[in-house]
Amino acid sequence: MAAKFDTIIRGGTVATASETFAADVGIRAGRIAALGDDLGAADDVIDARGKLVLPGGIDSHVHFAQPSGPGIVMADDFESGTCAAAFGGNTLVMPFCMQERGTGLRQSLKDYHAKAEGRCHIDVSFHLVISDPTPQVLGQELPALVGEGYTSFKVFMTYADLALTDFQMLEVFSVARETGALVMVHAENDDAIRFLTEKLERAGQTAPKFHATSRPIAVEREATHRAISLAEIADVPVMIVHVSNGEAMEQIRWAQSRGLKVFGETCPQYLVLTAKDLDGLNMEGAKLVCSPPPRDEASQKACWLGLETGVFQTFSSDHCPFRYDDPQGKLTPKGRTSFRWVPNGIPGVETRLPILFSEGVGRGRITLNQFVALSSTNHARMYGLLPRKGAIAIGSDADIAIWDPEREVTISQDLLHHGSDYTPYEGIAVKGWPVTTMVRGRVVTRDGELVGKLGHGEHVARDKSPFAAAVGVPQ
Ligand code: DUC
Ligand code: ZN
Ligand code: ZN
Repeated sequence: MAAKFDTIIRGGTVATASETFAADVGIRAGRIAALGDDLGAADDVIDARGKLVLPGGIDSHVHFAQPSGPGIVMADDFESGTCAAAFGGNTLVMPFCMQERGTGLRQSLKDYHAKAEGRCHIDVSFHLVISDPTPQVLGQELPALVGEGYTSFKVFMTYADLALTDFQMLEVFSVARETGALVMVHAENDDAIRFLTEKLERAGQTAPKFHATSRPIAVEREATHRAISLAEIADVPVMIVHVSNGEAMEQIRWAQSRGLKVFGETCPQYLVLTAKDLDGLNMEGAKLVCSPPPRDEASQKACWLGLETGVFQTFSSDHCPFRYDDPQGKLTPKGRTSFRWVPNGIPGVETRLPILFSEGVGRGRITLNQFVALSSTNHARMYGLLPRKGAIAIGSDADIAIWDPEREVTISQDLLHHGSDYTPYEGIAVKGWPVTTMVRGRVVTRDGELVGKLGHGEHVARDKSPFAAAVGVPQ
């Protein structure tokens, strides 16, 4: 007689990135131990009849507890951020460990681990942000940290104190090549943004809606092309994050058609918001200020096309939350009235998947299996977590989201668990909602209740990116 399971998820429809089938899921010691019918006894049986049983969402682009400038406080720490993520059907998030200039990477990581330790409801795995590529960082810290499982890092082409020169980008890229790490790029042309911002301010055009005017599509298209060219020169794979429009998407598609290992990510704000949504809101337009900014309907269509056709591998939230009605939030510091001072970023970790499910699967733009790939499996593959994460397969961690595909919800701030005091997606009606989230066999959220124990979430070290490892120098 087979050993009893800790939990059986019974009667649901399992979907993976490639298949959909009816099966019960037997879980033992935090892992998936069996898939099939009549699995026998378990301590806990979860009735999933009429429900979808999916790999838990992996959101590979979130910001929690990140220093954001004098007097500004991010609205989510690891506790509230991972709680909101769990309610949104996620079982693992990938936050950034932001290196501040003058601080070493090890010290930065120590600080972020201290913020996360014992405070996570779901699993986390850090990316690094390289803002100060000193010889010590490039020659010692970064290679050592890749070896310890921090196998992806982000570089910025804009923002004072973050932007790297092309030379520095090439230096970081070549460390990625040597170590098999994957570089993520925030692609916007810093000089062009500064030029346009000064011009707008001189003309008195300082309301939040001019944030979008200061970062037009050409700013992103040019930087995307440049990042791709630098990656080609360094012969290294690269992930262009938060792609907002068709022209940037076309650069990625062009690179892919030439056989380059160039990958892309887009986010909910580029599918359901436009720059017009900032208009007419006056200062409340600050609620939608993020970079790159939302664009227009043609850009939304292009981003859908990128998801449907595989130009984009990952769909992430870029959750970067601030409060609006708060002296430490969107409108600080007081007296600085230009859009230039509005902290960039919007919340979205809890709404990412219902929006993609409803607008994507519900409207026939993507299949259920594409949804699983874009929301979970591809993130695991890109960032070296597969097959432990992002899969419903024997031996994988039992990281599972159970969805009610029929549940109709109108997104509203009242329903959400993040630390922001608003959602940019207020009033959007969706069909399909995650009802249970389980991390390594333990239920974290069930029927709208948080039932998990704070601290169950752990940091997960990773293998090298399979794409990056393929071109990297063998160790
Ligand atoms: N870039 C991000 O990646 N996230 C939020 C804001 C930004 O500019
Ligand atoms: Zn970015
Ligand atoms: Zn981001």
